[in-house]
Amino acid sequence: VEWNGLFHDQGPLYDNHVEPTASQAVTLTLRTFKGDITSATIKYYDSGTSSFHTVAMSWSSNDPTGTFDYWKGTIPASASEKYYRFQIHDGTSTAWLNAAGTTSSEPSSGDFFIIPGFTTPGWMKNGVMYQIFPDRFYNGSTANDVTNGQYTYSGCATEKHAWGSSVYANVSGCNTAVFFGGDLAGVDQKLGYIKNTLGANIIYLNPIFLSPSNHKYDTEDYMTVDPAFGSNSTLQTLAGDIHSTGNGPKGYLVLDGVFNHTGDTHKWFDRYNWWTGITGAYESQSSPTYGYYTFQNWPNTYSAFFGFSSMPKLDYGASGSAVRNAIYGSSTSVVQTYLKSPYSIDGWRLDAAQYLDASGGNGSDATNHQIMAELRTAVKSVNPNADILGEFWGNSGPWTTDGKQWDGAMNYDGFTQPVSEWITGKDYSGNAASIPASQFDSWLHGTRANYPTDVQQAMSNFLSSHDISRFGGRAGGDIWKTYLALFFQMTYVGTPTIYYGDEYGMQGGADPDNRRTFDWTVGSITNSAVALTQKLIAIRNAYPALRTGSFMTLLTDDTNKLYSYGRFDATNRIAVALNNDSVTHTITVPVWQLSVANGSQLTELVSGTVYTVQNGQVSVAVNGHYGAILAQ
Ligand code: ARE
Ligand code: CA
Repeated sequence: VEWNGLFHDQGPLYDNHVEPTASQAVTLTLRTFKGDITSATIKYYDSGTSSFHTVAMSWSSNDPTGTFDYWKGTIPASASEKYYRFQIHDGTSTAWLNAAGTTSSEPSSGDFFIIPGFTTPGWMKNGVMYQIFPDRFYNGSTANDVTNGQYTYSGCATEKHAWGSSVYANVSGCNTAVFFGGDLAGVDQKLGYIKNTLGANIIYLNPIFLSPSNHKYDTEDYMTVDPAFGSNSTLQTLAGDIHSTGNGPKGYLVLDGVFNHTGDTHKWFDRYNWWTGITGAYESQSSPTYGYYTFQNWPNTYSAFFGFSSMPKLDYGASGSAVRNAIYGSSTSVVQTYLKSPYSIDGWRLDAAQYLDASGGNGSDATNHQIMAELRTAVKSVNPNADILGEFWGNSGPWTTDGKQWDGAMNYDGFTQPVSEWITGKDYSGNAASIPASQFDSWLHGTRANYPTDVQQAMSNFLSSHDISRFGGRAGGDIWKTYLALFFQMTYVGTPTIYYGDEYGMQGGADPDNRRTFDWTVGSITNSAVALTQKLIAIRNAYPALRTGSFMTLLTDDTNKLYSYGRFDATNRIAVALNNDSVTHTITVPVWQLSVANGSQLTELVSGTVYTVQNGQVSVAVNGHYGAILAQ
């Protein structure tokens, strides 16, 4: 069997129902070189019967260039989740193909998923997200700014700093008490920049609820927007303006749900007796909320996020517990309240989601998965189109492959890390770690295989976040590396997510230096990286193939540091060519793999240059640390 001719994924040309209902049979297409094979079989595991089944495939047609054969087979409809792989014979040898790749012996993992009834929100799969750390983006109202000494936090008095001042080196131990005045009004005033200039339409805000810290991961009250950020009515206005098409594309709003722990000033805990008339768990063992937390030795020894005493961990107990009801289970819960009018937010990013558990548990267990499934049911009961984005730094398969928990996850493992290592030669923490193009490709292939296709397309793909160093810093200030990263981000599988400032290559090291104030003298269309971001987002928005099309590797060249892949559907065939070297290379892209015929013309979408296919290839000169997007 000639492996180079084999292809299948769950793109629209190869799978008629990537989101089948329980009553839709799924017809799969397998590509081989013309005349290469004698038979092919779909082997699938049906979790409903806990058994394997086989379906013989039949020859169906040739591709338009006469290079390939298409074989088809149909998996019958049923409500149960299934996993499939292909067994392919050519009379002498056998090959196996599944989502993890091609092998000569039968694989034991990495199958494609069929999850009847499971879909992820179309707006997440088709959108571009912009992540904002509110204190640092834009100060829309100086009236609400925190003042010096307004309160103490972790032993540090509040410090108010001027926008853009570089205080990051001097704040050791007290970084959480440093405020710059950014707020929700500021986000609202800059929606034109986000939606029109950049073309991003999903806003993800780091936590915004009442809390004494600048990051607000230690919530004091989930029901109140922090006064330094505005009010609940500011949030309502912002959500309305994001949703409105009067200021650019229809937008969507995702909030940070910090539900593993509260802050120690939350009324349920009330360590400092900030809440008058309320007796929190820290104050008395007969507090009505004593059971919301886990004390090893009351009051000072209790379970907390990473041992931070300012972040006491919630005890989720059993189904129907008071904590479960308060966070997501009841109609007045935190999760449901903000999904409903007048806020109508569109999704929750679940902070530290792996850890939510009953007392004594460390998360990532059956109870955690049950909590996540209940949370999904609660979210979807309010808005079936709302998104659940989990925070996990590794393979998020345990939360995304049963169709019952998350829609997607922060893609540290399947995007941020490989991109950083390939382009910057450093991992996302800034340590030396360099991989060649071939390893970059196999890493991407392997991590895609961890997820159902619908989840792959809703994974959040970012270059930096508020928890890791800035990409621009790892790139050593070389803006060309940002250009290259943007080419990849905007043409890869998953939701491109721009951590505010990454679009102009904002510098910065680890937390808190990754949270610098946005420089509005740089972040505008006159900046070359911002202009490229605008162009690439417009291209992504114009071509569904870049969002929900198939992905096919076309070329890896470790010597010259080149990478090329196809994105395609019934309407468009697109070849992306990336040059990770510092000098120009002519990249010869084998577009015959995409069944693009000789003599066809491909347009490079950034420059407008037209290329003609010869001998199944196009040759394109690409600048160092730049890319080309060739579309038919
Ligand atoms: C900050 C500093 C600390 C300092 C502390 C106290 O970073 O060095 O000691 O302040 O002054 C929030 C704030 C942080 C703050 C932290 C604690 O944003 O600025 O720390 O609270 O007060 C793990 C978790 C993951 C978590 C990351 C940070 O699994 O959930 O660590 N991310 C979320 C948010 C954070 C937030 C919290 C959780 C807490 O995104 O911003 O921190 O609500 C491996 C592991 C991961 C691990 C990762 C990083 O890859 O696989 O599980 O993530 O390393 O450690
Ligand atoms: Ca302000």
